[in-house]
Amino acid sequence: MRVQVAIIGAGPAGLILGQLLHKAGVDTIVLEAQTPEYVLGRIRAGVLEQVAVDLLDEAGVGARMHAEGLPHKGIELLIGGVRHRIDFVGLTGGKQVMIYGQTELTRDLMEARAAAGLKTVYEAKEVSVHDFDSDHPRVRYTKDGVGHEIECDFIAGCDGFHGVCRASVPQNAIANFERVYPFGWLGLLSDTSPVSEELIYAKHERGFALCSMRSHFRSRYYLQVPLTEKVEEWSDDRFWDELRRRLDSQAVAALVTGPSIEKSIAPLRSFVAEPMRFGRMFLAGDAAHIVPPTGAKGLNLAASDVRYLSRALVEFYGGSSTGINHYSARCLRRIWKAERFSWWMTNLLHFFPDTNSFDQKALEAELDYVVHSLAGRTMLAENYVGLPFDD
Ligand code: RFL
Ligand code: PHB
Repeated sequence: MRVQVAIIGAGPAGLILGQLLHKAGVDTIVLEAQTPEYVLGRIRAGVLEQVAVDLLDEAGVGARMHAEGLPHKGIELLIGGVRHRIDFVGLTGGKQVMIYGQTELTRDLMEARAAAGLKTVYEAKEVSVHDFDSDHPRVRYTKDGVGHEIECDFIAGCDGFHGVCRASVPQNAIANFERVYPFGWLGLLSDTSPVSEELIYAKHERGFALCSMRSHFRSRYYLQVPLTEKVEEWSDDRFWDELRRRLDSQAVAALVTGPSIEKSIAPLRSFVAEPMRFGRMFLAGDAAHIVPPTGAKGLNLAASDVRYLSRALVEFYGGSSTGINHYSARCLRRIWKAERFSWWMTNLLHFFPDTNSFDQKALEAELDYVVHSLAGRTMLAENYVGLPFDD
C-alpha cells in the first residue's frame, strides 16, 4: 500500500494532522496501537487555547466544541486562603480559553475521520518505521496477526511519549532535556456541578489543588500527592476531605461531592527531544515533548506542532521544502516557551518537600509579586491563553 503521509498514533496530534491534511487534499493513513474505546477512555486535558480552537475550526471539527464547550475569561489563584483573579480578557486584549475535554475533542475527530472515509487502523501491532533517512520511508505493522507494509513520502510520529518513532532515532541524533518532579496529580472526575464558574488553582501547605470542569454538570479535581501514593488507597471520601482542606471557606461551602467516575494518578514531567525532524520523519505532540499539566499546555502544544507540520507538508506538495526545513526550529521556539511557563507555574504553586526555607520565601515573594503587579498578571495571562504564532 502507498500513501503520502503515514501518521503513527490516533491521539489529538495524529487525528488533527490527518484532518488538516485531508482538507488540503493530502492522502494519509493513521495507525493506532489501541482500540477506539481505549483512546476515548483516557481522561486527560480540558483547556484549549484560542489558537487551538481556531485550528479545530480550520480542520472542520469545531461545531460541537462551540455548542458545548465553555469559554472562560479568567482563572482564580487561591493563595494563603485569598483569591486573586487573573482576568485573561482584560489583560490580553480580549483573549480567552475554551473548556472542552480531550475525550470530546478526540470523539469529534474520530467521527470526522470516519465520515470522510479516511484510512485508519486501530489495534495496529508491532508498528515499525524504516528508511526515513531516504526519500522512500516505509512503515510496517501487523493487524490480526497479518503483516502489512506501507510506502509513503513522510512519517508523522504522533505516537505519544512511549511511542515507537522517537525510539527509532539513533541515540546520537537526538538530545533529550528532562526534569522529573517529586510528586504527581491525583485526578477525580465526577458528575457534579463545578465548585466555581472559573478554574481555581490553589497553593496550600498540604500541596497544590486544582478545581476544573468538563461541563456545567461534570467536575474535574486534582490534588498534588507524593509519588508513593496508590490510587486504591484514595476512597472518594478521602479525596473530598483532602480537597476541602486545601480550599477556602467559600469553595468548601459551594463544593458538591459525589461518586467518582474516574480516578487516577499521573506523574509530572518536563521533557523535550531535539530536533523534531529526522529526514522524512517528523515528531509531533507528546512524542517530542511533555509538560507538567499545571499550565494546561500538553494538548495545545500537540495542536500547535501539527499546525506547523500540516502547513509544511502542504507547502512541500506545492513545490517548496522551506516549511519542512524549518519545522523543528519553529516548533521548538514555541514549545520551549510553553515548557518554561509550565515549569514556572509548577514551581510556583506546588509544595516541594526539599526546598530550603530561603527558596520557599523567594517563591512566596514571587507569587505575591505576580498577583499584585500588572506586569506579573499579564505575563501569566498571555502565556495561559497561548502565545501567538510567529508566522
Ligand atoms: P497521545 O494522546 O499520547 O496520543 C498518542 C497515540 O499514539 C498511540 N501509540 C501508538 N500507535 C501506534 N503504534 C505505536 N507504537 C504507538 N505507541 C503509541 C497511543 O496509543 C496514543 O493513542 O499524544 P498526542 O496526540 O501528542 O496528544 C498529547 C496529549 O494527549 C497530551 O499532551 C495531554 O493529554 C497531556 N496531559 C494533560 N494535558 C493537559 O493539558 N491537562 C491535563 O490534565 C493532562 N492530563 C495528560 C494528562 C497526559 C497524560 N499521559 C500522557 C500519561 C494525563 C495523563 C495521564
Ligand atoms: C483539566 O481540566 O484536566 C485541567 C485543567 C487545567 C490544567 C490541567 C488540567 O492546568
